[in-house]
Amino acid sequence: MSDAIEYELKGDIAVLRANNPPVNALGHAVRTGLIAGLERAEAEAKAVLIVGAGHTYFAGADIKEFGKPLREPGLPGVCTRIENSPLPVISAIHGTALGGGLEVALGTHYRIAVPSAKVGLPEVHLGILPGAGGTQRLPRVIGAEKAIEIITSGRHVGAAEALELGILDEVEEGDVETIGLAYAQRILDAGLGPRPVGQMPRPAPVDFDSAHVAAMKRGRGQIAPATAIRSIEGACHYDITEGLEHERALFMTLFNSPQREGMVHAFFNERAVSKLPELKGVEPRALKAIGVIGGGTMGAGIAVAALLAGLDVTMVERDAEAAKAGAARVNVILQGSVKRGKLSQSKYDAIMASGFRALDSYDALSEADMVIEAAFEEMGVKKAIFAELDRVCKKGAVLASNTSYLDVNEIAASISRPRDVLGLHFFSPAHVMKLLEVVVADETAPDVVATGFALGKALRKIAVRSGVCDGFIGNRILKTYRSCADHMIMDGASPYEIDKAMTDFGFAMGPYEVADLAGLDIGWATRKRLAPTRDVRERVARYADKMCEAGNFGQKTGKGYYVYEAGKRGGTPNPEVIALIEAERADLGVTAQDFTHEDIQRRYMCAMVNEAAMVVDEGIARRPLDVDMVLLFGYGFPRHWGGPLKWADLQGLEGILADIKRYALADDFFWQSSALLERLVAAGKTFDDLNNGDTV
Ligand code: T1G
Repeated sequence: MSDAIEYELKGDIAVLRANNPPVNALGHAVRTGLIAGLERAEAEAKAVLIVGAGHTYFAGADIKEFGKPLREPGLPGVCTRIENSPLPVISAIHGTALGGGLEVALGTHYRIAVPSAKVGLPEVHLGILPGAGGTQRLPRVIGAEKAIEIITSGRHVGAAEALELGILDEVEEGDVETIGLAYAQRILDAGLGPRPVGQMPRPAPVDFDSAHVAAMKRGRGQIAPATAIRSIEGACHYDITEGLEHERALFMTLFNSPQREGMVHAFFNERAVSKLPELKGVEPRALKAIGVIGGGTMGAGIAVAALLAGLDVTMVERDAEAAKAGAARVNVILQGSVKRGKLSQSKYDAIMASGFRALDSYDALSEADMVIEAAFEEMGVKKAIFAELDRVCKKGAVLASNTSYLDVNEIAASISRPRDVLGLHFFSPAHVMKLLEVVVADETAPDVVATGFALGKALRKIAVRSGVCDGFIGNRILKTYRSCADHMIMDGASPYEIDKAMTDFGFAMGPYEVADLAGLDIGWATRKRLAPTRDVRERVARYADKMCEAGNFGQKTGKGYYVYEAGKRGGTPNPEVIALIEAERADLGVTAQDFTHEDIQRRYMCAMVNEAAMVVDEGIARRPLDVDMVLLFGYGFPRHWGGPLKWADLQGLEGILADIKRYALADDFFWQSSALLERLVAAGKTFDDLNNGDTV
């Protein structure tokens, strides 16, 4: 018997207790243990109880085994073996029964859970479908339509809902093994035997074609949910054995797809990205009371994020009126959270009574553990604020700037305690967006960096370390791929073709839809700021300035790349933009070329990968995975590609470098290939090799 499954006979009931921390993943030892335990139980017991030790029932297959040769017994066989047992087999569930975990539970004949338990089939989030009977057994229990919803969303279903749906037979408070044993005894006392789900009638068919089309559309290039629907369809036509074979075949196509690699990369690295080797053993400073400077959109969002995490927040504005407006912004967002059920009324009341205040005096920050400045993006303004913070804040307070491109070293050097200073770059809306760039300046103390990451964790954000440069990791790379898109426009593509090509690639929005949403005045201001130091060889389109000069700033003015009509979602292409672009091409004597969607996607991605490689080479990002997580959580990069550098690995770096060199034949100023990319190609290595500690 393997140690991963403990065996204990309690009266007539054999208990198979999973002990494979941290989440009882169904690795090889667990699978072997289940089979061995079942065999032993069948020789000496009358019923079998499967339960998890520690925090949870099985949270799924062991994702660390993905990509390695499969070792028998496989999970589908284990589930079928359980289902075919002559003894009644009972699952008692606590924590999460996810993926293979729920599939094992559906292989057992009876299921009981504690009220806090959750079940689900989240495989689509890993680029696969439930491959151990989930698409066959779940629809037999709850019907095809509900199975489609649960499997394609991958959502966690609470115990109460699972009971209502029939996934669970009973829900009971108490120690999970105790309630499981009592339930098993009741089953024996009632003389009930095995009740295999596989023998239940096939579910009635639904309109699978429509569901498939809808899933493809929602997936924006991600194929797993739509493929899962085809597998569920099989449950309506095949008996359990054929259905499982059909599921297996579809599972394997997804398992061998690059999308699975991308999604698994995302799964592990969203967890790995905040674990910095340099912070091992470094204790963060205390973090209870936060100060926020500025009550604008950003400051209010940061304040709300901190309040929702249970932190005490003091907002400071320049005068009483601005403080009042800032407080009102915070209040509107919090009330929205109450309305959507994300915040209880009692918590809201507690926050408003004692957790939050907006004032017009810096002196209110004397006891703050950390102050986050979110004021106007101008060095003079920032320095004046930091001088005030230097004056009032207690010793050891962490002083952070939410600047998105200003030099954090310069801010730090302007006060008497540069070691306490760092950048905390939030993304708007700050209470929603998951990304937090923790910008480490030359003098930042290690425990201040650790405190930045502790804040990220408290706020449930994905915190990524960045060095100091214009735009840090994300906005610096964005600037490059946006420039690439702008160049394509000057050379013949339209903004609408580019938006379409990139949403087809999987981005939530195209770059020009994003620009309209953010406000075209932001890019305009940046162009003006950079103009004095700009290299004369850089191609900068004038038509965008003309749009701004005419007062068209995007959504907020009703017109930008798109025209927005009140009350309507999204916009329609603005014909004035095409006219401006054509006029500029004529001025410059440019003959428009045709760009296919593939050309657009390739150039855009090559620009992104090339700049990202430079960001890694310069140490601004420590590892390729840091860049990947920034793009995934801050810029709408499609998760199924894992991030731009994972995408590059999956495409092959040699081809990408060759394309960059080809583009350089026409513009060798913009297209300068990254030295890191060159070294990787020469050494036959990948970005992932660097993630795993390799060097070139
Ligand atoms: N395999 C391997 N490691 C896993 C794992 C898994 N399934 N789940 C979690 N871990 C690791 C994780 O990397 C982390 O490690 C630690 O456990 C704690 O996780 C045939 C093929 C269960 C809700 O997709 O959703 O079954 O970073 O920090 O916030 O159809 O983990 O500490 O080194 O996330 O308490 C389907 C994935 C698999 C569930 C717990 N199952 N896991 O959340 O802790 S595919 C899943 C989760 C499958 C079959 C198919 C969450 C959690 P480290 P954590 P948490």
